[in-house]
Amino acid sequence: MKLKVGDTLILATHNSGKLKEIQALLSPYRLNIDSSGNLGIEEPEETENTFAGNALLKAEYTATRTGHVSLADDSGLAVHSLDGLPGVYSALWGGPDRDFSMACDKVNRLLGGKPRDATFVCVLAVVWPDGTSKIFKGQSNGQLVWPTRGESGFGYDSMFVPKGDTRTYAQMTPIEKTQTSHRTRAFQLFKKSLLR
Ligand code: ITT
Repeated sequence: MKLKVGDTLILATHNSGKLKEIQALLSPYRLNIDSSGNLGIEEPEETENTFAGNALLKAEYTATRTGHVSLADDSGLAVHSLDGLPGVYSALWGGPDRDFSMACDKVNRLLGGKPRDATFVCVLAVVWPDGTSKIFKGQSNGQLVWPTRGESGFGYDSMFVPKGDTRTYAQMTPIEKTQTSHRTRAFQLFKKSLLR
């Protein structure tokens, strides 16, 4: 089950922001990494209502089509005062053009004066071509600010200040974001379980 130097791992994602972060997190392990986006494998419809369900669906889809071990990341922003929304719908709130300034604006309008606690969630699913699978989850708690601040990162980064900091993720360098990110935390578990 362990992955070792030179093993092929296909990242089941079409999101370039995620892809960059995942490639950086995995670079020390010298795996042979490619992505479903790069291989021209279309995106499956995300029909599940949990992060784990959608992560499994995406990784299974890519493992079946490539015959290689595949890793999917299903993630999103769960806003406590909005009963966890946008949650698994985080990408959809960006609309067909994936416009996250619009999505951030929607979150801010719905929140109004309510408490601004939020959690970024990342669930990783690894699926082998024989159907075996493993799931890993990471979270980052923080506060939503308005107006948005910063230009780096992607998605909802410009409105999220992680606990213990005063800057949004979009005001940090990629390495600074990894200190507290939900994705880093999920990858720590992934690495412990599956990497030599
Ligand atoms: P793939 O399914 O192809 O990987 P996607 O963007 O559709 O790409 P998700 O369904 O998991 O991925 O949606 C996650 C959304 O949550 C993503 O589009 C971002 O808007 C947001 N998101 C996830 N992680 C984030 C992060 O680290 N910083 C900011 N926003 C994030």
